[in-house]
Amino acid sequence: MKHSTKVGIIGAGPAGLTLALLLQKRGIDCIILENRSRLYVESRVRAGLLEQNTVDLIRELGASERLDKEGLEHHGVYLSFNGVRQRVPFKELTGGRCITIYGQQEVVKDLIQANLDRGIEILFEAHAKHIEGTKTDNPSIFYQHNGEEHELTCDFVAGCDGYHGIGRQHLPKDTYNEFRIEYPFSWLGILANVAPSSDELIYAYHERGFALHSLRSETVSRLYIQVENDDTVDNWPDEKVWEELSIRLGTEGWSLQSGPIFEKSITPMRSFMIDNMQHGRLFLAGDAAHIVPPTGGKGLNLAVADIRFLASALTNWYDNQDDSLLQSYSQDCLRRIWRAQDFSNFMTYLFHKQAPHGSFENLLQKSKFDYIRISKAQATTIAENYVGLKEI
Ligand code: RFL
Ligand code: PHB
Repeated sequence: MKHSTKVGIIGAGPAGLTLALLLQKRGIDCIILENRSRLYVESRVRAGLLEQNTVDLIRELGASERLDKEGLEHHGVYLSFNGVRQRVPFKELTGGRCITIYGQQEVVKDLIQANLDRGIEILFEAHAKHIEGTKTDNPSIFYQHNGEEHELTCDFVAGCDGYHGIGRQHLPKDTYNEFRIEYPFSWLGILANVAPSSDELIYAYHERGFALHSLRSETVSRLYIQVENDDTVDNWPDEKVWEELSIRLGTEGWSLQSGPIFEKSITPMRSFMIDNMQHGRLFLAGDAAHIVPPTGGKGLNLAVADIRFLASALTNWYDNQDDSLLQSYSQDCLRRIWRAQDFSNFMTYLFHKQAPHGSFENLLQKSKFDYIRISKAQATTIAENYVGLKEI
């Protein structure tokens, strides 16, 4: 079948779903093609930390009913170094900005529902295979759905198809530089049916490795520990996970509550980006163009920040036949992407074990940590990057 729309969106993750809602609001037709089933994308466990800007956008899109009820606002974060814990308060350091804890799969559920309520077509289990004509006025996405081949002709293609998608493969190699760090450690993440042991997140360096205490609700905790890249979940029976978390997160007068673990998985840590996100009528957004290690909680938030620029640029083109924002799209996004890359890398090196305890590198880590306590400037730097800069 051959059909057409104005903007063909590949991927129903946070980037693709927010783009569709913003375009629909501005009267621009679009269709989303998503490789996976609805059930799969709605249950994929990932992020949990939403910046103020992200929450504001979901509100603006009228999709925040559940987020407003169930999201947990946090006004500070605990940072710990070998059992010494300090708090970085957001309110006084950032002029009242905060973060909200709400699972990515809940965000995705809410955004899918909002798309369907507004009559936006999402084709699940539609596998985009290649894109043609990115340098013409009518590019096409060729995809497979229900065992049949289809062609979607559009004015623009938005590659919101994540790190493993096909969008990036359609940028000519000589149009961008690629930057990449593969870190020599991974995260084992768990979800457990137990009330969080802390009112705010705890990021901890320990001589045995990094640990993070996060949460999803008043009854579900989300925790992570640094493991080797070749480690497997089979090496981590529940008792060992709790024991290790308890040691790494521990501080005097505090104890970690354990409970039944219902999700366990290992994620590699990587920094990746390209310095051009567009070619002709093809525009990339989100993980398709950049990956940050999750230590700063930035990935989903960056994806949504790209989309704000892309939606404005497309609106300006349709309303005013003005392509200036389309031309500057990559440069506009890259300012925030570089900032997030730096912050995520900084947090990763600050909290992960990379060098033997007591080595020069390790003592520099400790010095950076101690500096947060004695310098309001350093604490502010962390706070304003962590909650996310409003404009950049
Ligand atoms: P997604 O979510 O990967 O969505 C892309 C979608 O495209 C589909 N797709 C295709 N569809 C059709 N045809 C094809 N050929 C296709 N190829 C792919 C995929 O099925 C998928 O549905 O990318 P998007 O929208 O750019 O969103 C990015 C975020 O998902 C990601 O950055 C975050 O999850 C990262 N992240 C975090 N981000 C935060 O902002 N705060 C956090 O606290 C946070 N914690 C995390 C994280 C990621 C983690 N993992 C598992 C990588 C914690 C972890 C452990
Ligand atoms: C999460 O809750 O999953 C989470 C929170 C903060 C991070 C990463 C992940 O930095």
